[in-house]
Amino acid sequence: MPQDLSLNELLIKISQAYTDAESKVGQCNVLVIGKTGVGKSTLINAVFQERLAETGVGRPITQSIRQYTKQNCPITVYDTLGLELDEEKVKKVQFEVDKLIEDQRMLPAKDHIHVIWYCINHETGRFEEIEEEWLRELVHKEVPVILVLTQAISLDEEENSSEFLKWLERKNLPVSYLVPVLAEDKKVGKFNIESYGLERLVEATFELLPDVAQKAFVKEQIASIKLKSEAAFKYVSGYVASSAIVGASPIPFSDALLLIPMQTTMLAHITVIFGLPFDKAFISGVLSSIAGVGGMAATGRFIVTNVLKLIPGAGTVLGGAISAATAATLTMALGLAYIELLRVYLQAQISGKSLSMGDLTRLFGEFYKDYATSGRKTLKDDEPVPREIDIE
Ligand SMILES: Nc1nc2c(ncn2[C@@H]2O[C@H](COP(=O)(O)OP(=O)(O)OP(=O)(O)O)[C@@H](O)[C@H]2O)c(=O)[nH]1
Ligand SMILES: [Mg+2]
Repeated sequence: MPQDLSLNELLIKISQAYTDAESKVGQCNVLVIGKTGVGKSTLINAVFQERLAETGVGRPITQSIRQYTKQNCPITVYDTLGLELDEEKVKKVQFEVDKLIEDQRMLPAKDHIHVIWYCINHETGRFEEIEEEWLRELVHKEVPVILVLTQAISLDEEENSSEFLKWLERKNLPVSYLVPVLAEDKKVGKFNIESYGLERLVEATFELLPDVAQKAFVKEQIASIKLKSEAAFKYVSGYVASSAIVGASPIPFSDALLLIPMQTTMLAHITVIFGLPFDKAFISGVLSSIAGVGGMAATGRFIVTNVLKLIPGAGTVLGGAISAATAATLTMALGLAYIELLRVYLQAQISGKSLSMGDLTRLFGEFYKDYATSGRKTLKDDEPVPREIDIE
């Protein structure tokens, strides 16, 4: 019979799984090009956590390219500085950018430049020949390019477009996407124009990234919670489907503890995908909430017994055996409920609300109950505001 684990031992296991998951997120490298003042730094800071471009260590790697990294952060941003449209200078920057792309390509795939955001200012409505030439030459570098139209405050609302954007579209530039954005809210007279477009930029970028860069990007970007939950969902369904429990013969109930290593790994991975730190108090709150007992009194066996109770059919065979399907349902429900919880948590954080530990654990219990009893295998639709929920 597998050994029971105390809550503390469980937390240690999750923490180890977290470190392990973190070491597997890969690396993503984004190169940002654009004239001085178009809003490159503002954009980088709006997309990535903790103001990478301001607080990150900007290391000049050539005269015109600065590399931003942060400790324990799998994103590197290369920012081109002070690009003016003086032909001499552009040629120089171009040369340095080409060299950077080629040098990085000599290294393993995780060090390649994975995507380029070529930024132009939408409001000036200017896109010069020299920029067009450069874009057309970049094709040969085989790095996907997104043309980002920054500070785009004057789009036609209905069409979600503008003359300038349409004109650019007609040029058939060799770019994968054209994305207008306003990275930060902007005051125009007495009006405040809300930022927009970052989510689209992030989702478009994700599509273009090679595998080695996707996880790192999803984790560090903060513009799309949807992307985080989708990536976590994909992970959970893949993980459950490929696990040994599927198709396995029924396991004695007393062996249900065998599920624990699997579930701890899963919760750790989801936490990493969401880019959240491992927080002992948070996770133990979550675990105790489903165990139905507070704090350190919870044990692995107690938690498993309690989470099984909600699954139709599982509770009746206490002492008997649980089927592989039940084990899969249980694991899936835990994973999906946890994704749902982190989604609500981040949404609250972004809108400046704070949820107490009590709120969070209550919500988690409710989400789990929903998934376990319904056997639902997909995420619920976006519900930005958590409903008022009572749990007995
Ligand atoms: N409100 C608002 N201001 C922006 C936005 N993007 C850029 N700005 C403003 O435009 C100015 C230049 O933006 P930066 O992000 O520093 O431009 P940059 O491209 O990094 O410029 P260099 O580093 O000189 O090449 C700053 O004063 C920003 O506040 C935006 O999305 N919203
Ligand atoms: Mg800058």
